[in-house]
Amino acid sequence: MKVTINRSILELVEGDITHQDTDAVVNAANPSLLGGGGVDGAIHRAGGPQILEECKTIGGCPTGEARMTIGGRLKARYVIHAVGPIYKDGRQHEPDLLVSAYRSSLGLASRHKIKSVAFSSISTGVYGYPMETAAEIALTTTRRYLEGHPEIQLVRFVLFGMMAYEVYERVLRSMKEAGRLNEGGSS
Ligand code: AR6
Repeated sequence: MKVTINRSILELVEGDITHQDTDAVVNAANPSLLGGGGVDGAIHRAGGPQILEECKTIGGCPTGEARMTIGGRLKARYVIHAVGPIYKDGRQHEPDLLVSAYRSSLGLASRHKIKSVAFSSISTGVYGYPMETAAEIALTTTRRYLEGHPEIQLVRFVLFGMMAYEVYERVLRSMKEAGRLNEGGSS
């Protein structure tokens, strides 16, 4: 599914983040930035040791923020390492921290003149964030950002498996039906 927001495209695909040809891919990292399982493990395996070497020089990243490294052997030139919250009960500032992880990632992309970004679904694996609520936050935060930042031409959400894809699609469709997209066109 693809929608236009202001002058940018927001699209959803089912697939693997490590195969994306966008300028940057966004990793679901942890505060150490020293690797882990899930998306993080897949990105470091596919991108090779140069990514970890650069991560070591950064010295970690607080929850709700993001840091950037080279993409190593990935097609993407850069990796944006975003640290989402661990979900407990939704009352430990998890929503604000997840918004902030997305905003920080998009802000980094703008500052570095990155025109296309592929996101994984931050916090919805090991960190346990319920997929539907996380999708609402991810898509709403991105929509708001793109309305004011046409310099990012493409934001792609890469969902792992059809179940995740269908949740994101349902949320995006309902945003569209509620007239909350303010878009120029769609397909
Ligand atoms: N491409 C796209 N999405 C994927 C891929 C992939 N190759 N692999 C998994 N997903 P997770 P988190 C989906 O656990 O919840 C790491 O150990 C997955 O199905 O990767 O933010 C870090 O080091 C899920 O929907 O990230 C941290 O310690 C989503 O990506 C911790 O996990 C995110 O799952 C971060 O946990």
